[in-house]
Amino acid sequence: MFNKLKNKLKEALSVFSKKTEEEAEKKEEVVEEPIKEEPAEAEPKEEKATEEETPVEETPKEEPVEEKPKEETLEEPQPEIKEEEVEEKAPEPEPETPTPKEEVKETKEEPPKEEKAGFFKKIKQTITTKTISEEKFDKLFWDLELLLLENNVSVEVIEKIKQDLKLELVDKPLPRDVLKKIQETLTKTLTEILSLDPIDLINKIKQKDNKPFIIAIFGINGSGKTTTVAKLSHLFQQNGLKTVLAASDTFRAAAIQQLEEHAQKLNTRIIKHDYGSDAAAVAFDAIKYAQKNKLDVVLIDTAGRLHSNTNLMDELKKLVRVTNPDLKVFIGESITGNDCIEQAKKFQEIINIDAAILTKADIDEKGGAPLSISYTIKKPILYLGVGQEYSQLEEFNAQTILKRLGF
Ligand SMILES: Nc1nc2c(ncn2[C@@H]2O[C@H](COP(=O)(O)OP(=O)(O)O)[C@@H](O)[C@H]2O)c(=O)[nH]1
Ligand SMILES: [Mg+2]
Repeated sequence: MFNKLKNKLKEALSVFSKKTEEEAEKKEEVVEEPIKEEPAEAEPKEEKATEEETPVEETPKEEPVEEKPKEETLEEPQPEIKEEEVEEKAPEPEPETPTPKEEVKETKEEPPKEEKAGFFKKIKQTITTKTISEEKFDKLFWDLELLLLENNVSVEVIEKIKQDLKLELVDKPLPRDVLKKIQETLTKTLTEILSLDPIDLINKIKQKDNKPFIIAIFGINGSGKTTTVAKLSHLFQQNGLKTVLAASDTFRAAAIQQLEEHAQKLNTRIIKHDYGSDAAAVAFDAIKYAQKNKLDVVLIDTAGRLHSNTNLMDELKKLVRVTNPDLKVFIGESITGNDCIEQAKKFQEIINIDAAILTKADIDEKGGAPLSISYTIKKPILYLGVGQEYSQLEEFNAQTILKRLGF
């Protein structure tokens, strides 16, 4: 599951981080730090008395700075003054003008002069930082972008990943371990994307006062609705909940029979009407039956609708109006990637779904749909269908997905 994306992503991230390091621009900065010399007799006045000392405006810091990490020592470079100039006449420092590099090189290797100069001496050091510009970042990200697109990751999610990485990398001193930084940022972004409003379904059902809890299942033909209805019933029954299945796919000849077979195997109830009858009426009857028999959950299986078919979509709207489900679930095939996300958007527009279940994740090597659907429709994924057995319904968990992707 998701192996292709995992391997390609690993490779691409490594290349991306290497190139980022290679293409980053070096920036050299000279910083001058006052260093406390000896903790001996403090005679701060001596400093001023020394002619050769570069005039400085800042007051020396109190604490010892010998061990300061480089980043922290980044300060305004002090104006550099050549010794000869100083001897002629102490010039006015010009704080706005940074020292030209050549000059820095001349003076930076000099040992701190005048041992006796005073309580503080100054150390000049050149600090090299590397930064990557936005333009270069965009260029380098392109390969990663293509890879994500090829693996069904939605444009919205790619954009989010890009912006988050940009915030961490562009125009900032690059960290020592760029790859680690990229991986950490990506992990954070994906965790955020995958953890959107999780629903603890079993608890939610148990906590509902006036039973039954009504779940309506939507999605196009062949996406796995009927199978998922059966899997959900199995899961609920294992958790001590009583179910009834509503055969509201009255559209296809074999649909009612298929659900009946599941009901038999699962030893649960089914409410059915004839082929071609009103889907909403079947669901309504199932709810009445559940109320009368004190059942916990009604699972409404619906006919696969081409999301472009307005009439059929109107029927689904009617079913929603009549049954007022507690949860409207979109079923999409993980392997169909962006198609599945487009369908979800459409169902979202028309019946405002509450959550998604992605089926056939077991045969999805890309994994882009599970990564993208929540962020795109702003609704959580409840489960992944990971096979044809009843038990092959996996609770959706961000950490499990990240692990599968190699994070
Ligand atoms: N590998 C795999 N196959 C699945 C999964 N869910 C459903 N299927 C298969 O997909 C096909 C269509 O499923 P079905 O439930 O009839 O889809 P419906 O038309 O939406 O009701 C069937 O052959 C199922 O066995 C899954 O999670 N993994
Ligand atoms: Mg079906």
